[in-house]
Amino acid sequence: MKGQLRGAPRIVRVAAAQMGPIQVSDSRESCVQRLCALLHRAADQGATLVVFPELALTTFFPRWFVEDISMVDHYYERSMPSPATAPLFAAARDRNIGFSLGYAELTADGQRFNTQVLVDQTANVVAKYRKVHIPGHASHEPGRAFQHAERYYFSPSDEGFGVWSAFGGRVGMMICNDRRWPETYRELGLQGVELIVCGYNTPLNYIPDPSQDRLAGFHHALVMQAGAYQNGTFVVGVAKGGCEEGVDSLAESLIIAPSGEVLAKTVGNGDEVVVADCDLEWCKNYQNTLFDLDYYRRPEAYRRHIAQRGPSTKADGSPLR
Ligand code: CDV
Repeated sequence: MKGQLRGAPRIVRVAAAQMGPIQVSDSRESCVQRLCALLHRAADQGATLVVFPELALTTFFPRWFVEDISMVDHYYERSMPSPATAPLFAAARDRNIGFSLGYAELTADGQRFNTQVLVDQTANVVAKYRKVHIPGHASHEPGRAFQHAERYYFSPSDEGFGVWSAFGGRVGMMICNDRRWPETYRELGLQGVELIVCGYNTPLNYIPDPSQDRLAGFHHALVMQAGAYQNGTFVVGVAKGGCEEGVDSLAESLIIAPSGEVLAKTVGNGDEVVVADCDLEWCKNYQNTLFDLDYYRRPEAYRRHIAQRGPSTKADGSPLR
């Protein structure tokens, strides 16, 4: 066990910039204006990194199904920065503040991903992450009050999880449903992550099992606090909350310490900024003691983690026997 606890502070002042709803009638330009206003509020509070939600440039379009997917091409970005987001990058450069931003990505060869970029204080894109765990369904389900057709509109990442040197530390990314999976945090933990940034859109009505609805905020905090503690990392989860096109979504954006404690939380469900000083050295108190992964993990006892996908299937989806 390394045993070395925190040294001289390495503080990153992080802002969680929650958004309220984006309606279908809201233009990309109006969203970018809101993001710029949030960025300025974060910069005014001395933040060096501001975290924005998942799919922050448009309404959450997977709640509708269209037979011809090209009909929704206008919801995707073909480049980042794009012409519409250029003012956000300019504001970041002017204010010397980095950001993470979620958007729908359409690649030159026609692939569609649910993507998040990490942008440094000089407005350079330092990392791009594509969502690994795609929830919902892949075809139209007419019986539902609203669709959650992410598996129709997005392919899962072909790249997996990354951690990048940025903001004086080791920064990882995840998107919405990824936060519910312990594998996400461990993949990042095994790369020495110190700060995980995550945007989300979480409807408060979970149609496959409404008994979970009253627990939406509890489950959201539970998984992120556990993931932070078990990997000795800061976790920042940022919502697009409120009532969007008739669908209520969870707000409750959180900044969580490696101890698992909540350092900051939004109070409303609209556009709102909360900040916290994240001393990345704090990670050592956990990563070098209880969760010294190198010292204590037993990968030889965890073989099923990569050999199987679920209780009865191998990783490739074929039956166990
Ligand atoms: N955007 C999401 O990934 N939402 C899921 C919902 C479908 C449960 C989430 O995990 O919050």
